[in-house]
Amino acid sequence: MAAPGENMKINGDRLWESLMDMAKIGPGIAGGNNRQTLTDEDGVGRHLFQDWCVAAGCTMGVDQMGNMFARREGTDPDALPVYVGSHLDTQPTGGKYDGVLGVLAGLEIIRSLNDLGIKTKHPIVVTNWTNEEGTRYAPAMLASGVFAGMHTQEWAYAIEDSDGKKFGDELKRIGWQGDEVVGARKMHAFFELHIEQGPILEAEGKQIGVVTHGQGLSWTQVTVTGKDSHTGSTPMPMRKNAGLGMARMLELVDQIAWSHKPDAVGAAGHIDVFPNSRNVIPGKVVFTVDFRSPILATIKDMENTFRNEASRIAGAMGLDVAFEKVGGFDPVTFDETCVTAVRNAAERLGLSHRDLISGAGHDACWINRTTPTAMVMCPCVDGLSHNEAEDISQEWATRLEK
Ligand code: HGY
Ligand code: MN
Ligand code: MN
Repeated sequence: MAAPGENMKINGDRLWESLMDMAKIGPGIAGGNNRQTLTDEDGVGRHLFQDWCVAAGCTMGVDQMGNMFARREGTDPDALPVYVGSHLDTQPTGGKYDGVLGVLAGLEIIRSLNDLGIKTKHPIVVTNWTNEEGTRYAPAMLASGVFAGMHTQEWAYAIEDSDGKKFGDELKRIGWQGDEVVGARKMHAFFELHIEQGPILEAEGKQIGVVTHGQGLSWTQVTVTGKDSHTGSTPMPMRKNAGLGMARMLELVDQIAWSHKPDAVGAAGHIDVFPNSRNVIPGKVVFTVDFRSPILATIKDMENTFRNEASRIAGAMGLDVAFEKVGGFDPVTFDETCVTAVRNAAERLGLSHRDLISGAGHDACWINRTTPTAMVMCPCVDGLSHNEAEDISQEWATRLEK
């Protein structure tokens, strides 16, 4: 039996099999997943995860945001638990590993400790955070944000999806509204394993990313209003083309991000055009600008520059424009002790590693405000994520050369 601190090995085949089994739930159309939060598929995935945790001897707690907590007892009942986890919800065209790897790797830790007959001092809790992606219900990392006291539960419950369905109603409908008070749980530490979702580790041939920081995020929903009119009979000088206004604003988003290179990114992934008819000049468009940077001042500058310049563009075109901040968090510095523990573990295991700033947002970014937190990253093919072609190798996921 491995002694504490020795290189205990997980069962990589079992972890990989669980990843593939979870991927069968809410399949995408191109080999990935579409298991969006609070859909029936999300509910099925939650039940499968719960069944696996109970089979591994865990007790399952669920809070009023649907966050799931699978607990394995430790030898010291008074010791605060160490939490590990991530999220099971996916993008509409998501991959099989974003979030899921962190949840199921946490379960594999439990399964392997059971195999090894090892009892840890601290209890271990494997966590599934509800609605990390923020696609169906903005903002991203919603439930971990409520847990960290960044949003109220009442506000979260009232958020509507594009069909007008409220978060709270959908959580009840799929049967995953638990009774625990959100945020009441106290943690000794939180660790999240996640694919990098960027190209650095693969390009440098590094096995582990030691995540020291996370870049901050800003989501501004923009509504541009012009006038629906006929695309054929309306003379060009008379048009109030909200679609054209949006196009010029999207070019502006790109220019602003480039103007802060290399420490900024910007794009709009959500775009709704109304009435979206081939022969009607769009009278209204709604889109969300996603700016990110590791530097808070840069995020603020990008937001302000965009609002000022977009207002100027709208004014020059006779359009109205409105801005609404619909998501965001400041750049994150993870806990030094936890980060060092990750780095030392990689050293002890003889794994190549490098410090990383996370380009994507994660539940760990919010939990870090309440608990000593750090992240571990593994490479992903071409750094691709939020794409059904997202891919990793079993070796990367388990750090076990087959
Ligand atoms: O938006 C993000 O960075 C995360 O993937 N939800
Ligand atoms: Mn994720
Ligand atoms: Mn994601």
